[in-house]
Amino acid sequence: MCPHLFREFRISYRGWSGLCVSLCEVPEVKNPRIVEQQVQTYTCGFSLQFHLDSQDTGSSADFNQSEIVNEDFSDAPVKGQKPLGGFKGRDTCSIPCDVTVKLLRDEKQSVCGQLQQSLLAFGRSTRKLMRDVMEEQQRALDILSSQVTELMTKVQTLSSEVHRGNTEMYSIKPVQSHGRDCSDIKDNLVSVVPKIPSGIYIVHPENTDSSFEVFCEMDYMGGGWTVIQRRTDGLTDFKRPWADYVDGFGHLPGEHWLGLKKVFHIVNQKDTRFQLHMALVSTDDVTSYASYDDFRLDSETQFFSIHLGRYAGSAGDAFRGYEQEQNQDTAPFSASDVDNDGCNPSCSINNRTVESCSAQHNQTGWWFNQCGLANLNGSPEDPEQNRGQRMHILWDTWRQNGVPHTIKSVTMKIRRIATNN
Ligand SMILES: [Ca+2]
Repeated sequence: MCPHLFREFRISYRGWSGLCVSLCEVPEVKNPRIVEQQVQTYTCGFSLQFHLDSQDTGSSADFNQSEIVNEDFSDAPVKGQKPLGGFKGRDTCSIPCDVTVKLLRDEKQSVCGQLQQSLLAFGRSTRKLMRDVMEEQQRALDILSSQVTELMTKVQTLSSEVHRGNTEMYSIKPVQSHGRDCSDIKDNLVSVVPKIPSGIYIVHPENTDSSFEVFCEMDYMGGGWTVIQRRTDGLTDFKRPWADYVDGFGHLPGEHWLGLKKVFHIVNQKDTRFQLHMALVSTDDVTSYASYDDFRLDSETQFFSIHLGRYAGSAGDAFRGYEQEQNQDTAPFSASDVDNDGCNPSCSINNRTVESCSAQHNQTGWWFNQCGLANLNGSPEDPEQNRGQRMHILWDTWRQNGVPHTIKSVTMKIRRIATNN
């Protein structure tokens, strides 16, 4: 209890109301005009101060803290200008200062506890929010990762298509320009077309009933070349029976074997002579060639025996080899199911007994002769010999420091030789 109660009033503060505050005179203050009583409450750091002037009791209640809501002051006895210490009204508060301080302290603790709880809840919700955000980002990263993988797959697909497109950069549709062979087409077009493109042309050799498509190289060494074989990527299977080697197989812009019958028709036209040219590329990107003039084939009844003229080139005369028994010139063609290889019933090659040169050379077809030093129908892949088999493209006279080059691609092509008649 205040020894000299000056005034009591009720205030509301942040949701609670009805708290009575007692302002007391301090007896030690001698000057009765100025009475200053501090009632300090602590609501989590807010202090409440009242500065009162006893001579102006109706208007001088100042609340320094704007947090205080004092709308209930109308009920406070300050309006009644009750005499000092004489206020005994029904609505007056008689709560002692220490109790008031305790109430306010309890309230402070309650508010602080609520704040702590709120802070804890905020921390928990913040952590949960961060977890949610991180999980969401992880999901987004997973989606992006899968999209990147999908895009990489598409890029690889497109790259392979581009690679294939480069292989097939030449015209797929045959050019409707008839001639007896590519040399004939070139001679027919050279006066009307400034630059004759390479590509697929339709030829109709003399003394044949049918026409067929061939790939003409028009920009290699003067042009006019009819491609009769191309081996570049190993994607075409050359393990073929006799009938396939007779009719031809593969894809004309890429790897293919034109076919013995078609080649026979081309090179056996009247008043023509043909040159055979082999262009070789090693895995070290070294190029070489071998060329024969007066190339021709016998008919099918003679198993398309090959006839070669003079050799020229940088790769060596592998067709003839170094010894007579290796000479493939005039040899008939053999395949996996037709054996004309000169090993009858068998022959000894490098101390190995060989019955079938085609079987020895990965079931491919060629003009084998015990078996010889040339087979351009081997595979560009598998450079290592497999259990004595000769799988790879073979042109054994093309060597460096005594070691044969590993050949990665080859093209066989024929062109007319100019004749005087
Ligand atoms: Ca044989």
